[in-house]
Amino acid sequence: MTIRLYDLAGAEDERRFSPYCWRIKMALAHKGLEFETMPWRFTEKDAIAFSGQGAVPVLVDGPRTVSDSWRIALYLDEAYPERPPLMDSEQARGAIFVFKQWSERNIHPAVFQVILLDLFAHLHNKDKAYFRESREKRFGTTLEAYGSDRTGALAKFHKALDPVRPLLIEQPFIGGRSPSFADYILFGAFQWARVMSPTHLLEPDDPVYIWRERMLDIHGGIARRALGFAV
Ligand SMILES: N[C@@H](CCC(=O)N[C@@H](CS)C(=O)NCC(=O)O)C(=O)O
Repeated sequence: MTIRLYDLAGAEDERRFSPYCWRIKMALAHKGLEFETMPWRFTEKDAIAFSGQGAVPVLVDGPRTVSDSWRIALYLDEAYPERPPLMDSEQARGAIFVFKQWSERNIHPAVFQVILLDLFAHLHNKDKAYFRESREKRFGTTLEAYGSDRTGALAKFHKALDPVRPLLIEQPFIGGRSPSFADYILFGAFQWARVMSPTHLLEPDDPVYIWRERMLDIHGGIARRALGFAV
């Protein structure tokens, strides 16, 4: 039975922007697993109520339902050990978990601040009021105020990427000669931006730009083919 993934969509069904869902689509492609995606909006909580929580990604693999991108990645390695691993050892898993925490605390907030107003513009109408209310409560200010300093946010984002650059000069992927789940974690944030915002985040001579080009092309170019803006 084909794996099914509930995947956050914007105004159009094909505008798939969740950084966490992108991690999993890349992970499924990495493992060579067939999957179908179901477009899902923030306000369609009923559609994923069977998973016992209210966020995507939600993966359904036959009788198994798994939510949370980290738990899904662990599940895929455990359920499909004969396919290329996302994390090839206990040691790698520990380091990638720390990398995930670092990305979510440093990269995600910076990207979000850069793309917020474009992201809001490309949400489905049915999600706009929910998104505004929930995020304004979270940030303690209006979306417009939070997203106003794009230049400052972009500078913060560039600085936040500093720890990754020396590694990507030495090797093509964070995982080494081939990508690991760490690559998909960081790349998810870039797809989030590319799908929702025309803002150019990186200069072509940046090692992170060169890495992102590789990531856009791997696995048959599933990420580059996705609806979004030119990078
Ligand atoms: N820790 C979760 C985070 C998932 C998450 O926050 N997903 C967002 C979409 S990017 C969501 O579904 N949010 C629901 C909401 O805001 O109501 C994971 O790694 O999967």
